[in-house]
Amino acid sequence: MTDPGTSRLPRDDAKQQQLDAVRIGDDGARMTTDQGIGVEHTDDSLAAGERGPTLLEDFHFREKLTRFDHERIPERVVHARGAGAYGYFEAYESLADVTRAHFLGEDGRRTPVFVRFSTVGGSRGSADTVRDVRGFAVKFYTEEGNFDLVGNNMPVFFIQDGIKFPDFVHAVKPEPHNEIPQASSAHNTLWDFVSLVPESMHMMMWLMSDRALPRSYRMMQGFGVHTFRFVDAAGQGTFVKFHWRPKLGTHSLVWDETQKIAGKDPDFNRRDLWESIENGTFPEWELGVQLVPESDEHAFDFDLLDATKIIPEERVPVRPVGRLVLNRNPGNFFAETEQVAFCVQNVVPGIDFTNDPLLQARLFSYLDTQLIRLGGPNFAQLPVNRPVAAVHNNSRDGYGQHRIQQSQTSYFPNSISGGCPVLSDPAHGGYVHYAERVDGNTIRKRSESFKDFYSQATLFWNSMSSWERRHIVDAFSFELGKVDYTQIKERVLGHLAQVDHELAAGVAENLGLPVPPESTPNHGRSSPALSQADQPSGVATRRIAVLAADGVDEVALRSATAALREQGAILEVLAPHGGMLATVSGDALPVDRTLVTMSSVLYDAVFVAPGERGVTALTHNGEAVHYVGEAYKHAKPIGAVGAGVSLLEIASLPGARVADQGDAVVSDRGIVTVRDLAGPSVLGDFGSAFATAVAAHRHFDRALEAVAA
Ligand code: HDD
Repeated sequence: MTDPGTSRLPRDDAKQQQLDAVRIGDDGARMTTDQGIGVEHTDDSLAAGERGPTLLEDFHFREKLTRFDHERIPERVVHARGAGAYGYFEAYESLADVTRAHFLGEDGRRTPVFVRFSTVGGSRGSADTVRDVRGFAVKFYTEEGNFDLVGNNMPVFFIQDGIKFPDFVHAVKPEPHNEIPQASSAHNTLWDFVSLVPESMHMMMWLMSDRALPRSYRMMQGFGVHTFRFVDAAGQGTFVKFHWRPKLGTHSLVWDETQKIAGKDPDFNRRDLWESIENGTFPEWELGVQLVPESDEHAFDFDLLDATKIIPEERVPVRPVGRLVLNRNPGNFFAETEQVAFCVQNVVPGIDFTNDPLLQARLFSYLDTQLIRLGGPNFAQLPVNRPVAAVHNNSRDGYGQHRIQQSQTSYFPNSISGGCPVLSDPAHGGYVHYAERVDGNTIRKRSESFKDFYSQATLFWNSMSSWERRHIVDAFSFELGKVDYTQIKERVLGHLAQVDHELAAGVAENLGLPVPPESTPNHGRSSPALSQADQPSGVATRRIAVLAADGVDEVALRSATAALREQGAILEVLAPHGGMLATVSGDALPVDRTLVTMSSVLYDAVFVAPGERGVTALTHNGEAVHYVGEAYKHAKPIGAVGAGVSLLEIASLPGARVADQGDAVVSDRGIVTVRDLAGPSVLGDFGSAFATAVAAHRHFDRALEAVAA
């Protein structure tokens, strides 16, 4: 591990250069007060006599406690828990045909970024792996000012109009009378709200799907959600939807696993992001855009301004336009990740808004929330928020002003300061709002074009593979199973029946409630791009637990796992004790972790190391036997060679075919085994078969229901 925050970026990154000016280390420094006065003693307060009262004049004591008393700022009202990192965005080509945005203007142009991922409902200290939407907020420090793309890992939202946001958030947050439950949507008030607000049904399908349980921030998509507008140099607009696609594919955990991880490692997703950057395996996404000419505004059977709708990718393909790479961890969580302030209204010339009523509300809310959260109007001067573009205007005062603006005038127009700062014309980065024609009566009414609440929920359901559907039914059943009011469950079942009758029937059966009558026939359309089955995947950065004990055959172990190592997997030897393992050849094998400290849920796959004596010890170790059973339950790849196969037999995995004899590699639904290691190439064959199983992520074609875990 390198020191946190160690620079990995080239020195020509304008944002990092700016930050370097305020980065401070304490190496070799002497302790002082905030006023720079040397502190020679910090363990005892100044008192009148050895057992006497503390004296008010002890300025160091008072300053130390005062600073401590004021350490906390309000957590974000939503998205309180998160993790962030720096990196860059690199454009693939010029998009000047549709937008005048400078950062998208040239092949290879790089823009520094800060990205923050988050859960939505939980408090700052809540677990990472709860069922929830994930925030995906990107601050581009462009030469024309900051552009904040404040998105989520799901392409739609719960509500259509931002005026409903406080209602929705109050419903999903812990209930107001007892502040229970933390970071969970499985409770009365959320489902009461959902049952009464059917526009939420499409998003609820996403929330009940595996998308709400990402394996890693590095393995989830991101979406700008709203329809935004690109504007070219001539002022011509084009509707645009933003998509982030992870290089490692979109992959999820399973529900039982997420609940266990929440206890075993509440920082699971944060840690994963941090470690992958520290290890130099930089997370990467591709930015894509769906473009719709203004002339096609009404060409769809939904409204482009409705944030509960997607534009199916089969209808409007996603055009790749650049890549995002995260390559530097923050050096100070509070200063950077906590104080970063994303504002949806931060756009650069060439990017504009639409009349989406959810977006319009956000244009107000983010600035407003930063004012209270960060204590005043100068939050954009905080190092992480500062644009790399020059800032000049006539705003001067307010809490926390860090700049010393020198001019005599702070108004426009002026003649005393030569009129400065003068206005920026478009040739000098001046932002010109898109000249949209607006005409209408003042009205409080949802547009009729927003009123189809179910078609796209059905589209989502139809696009799922059989195991994804099973998970959705299970999720609805779990969540509604936590609801105390039958009428709420029945109302939700009524909505589900409009999405798909089989879905409603499955959930009703699990809840022990009458199956609602079939109301709307399923339209039968699907969008294959929505499924997580058949995602691109790979072995790189996958974490493999290698179960071993004294008596391990480390030579065979190395050959069997060579392919995984070559492809960039992270292998950790787990054993009943720490330190070193005695191997069959008389050498010593270092143990990375003990079995009791690391559960199977913290790994992507399990490999049982060969060696008669070692495996015998493992078969008598309840932790090791449970490891294999639990990995099986969670559909994870499991590999074993030689004597290691007997641990799989002891764990009795229902329906799992394992090698009984000979040197043929058996690969059955992600369980890869070979008994006889005599043949020269058998370990190589095993290695590549196991790597293929690991690359597939999970194997849901197993008989999982009967397995206790
Ligand atoms: Fe929001 C934070 C994403 C609707 C009001 N939102 C916040 C963050 C993300 C999103 C990623 C965390 C930013 C960070 O890491 O600091 N929000 C979304 C998306 C939405 C959405 C994708 C729908 C398309 N949000 C939304 C609405 C409102 C808000 C409709 C209010 C009308 N959101 C906020 C907020 C937050 C916030 C209260 C809390 C902390 C913050 O802004 O900085 O203003």
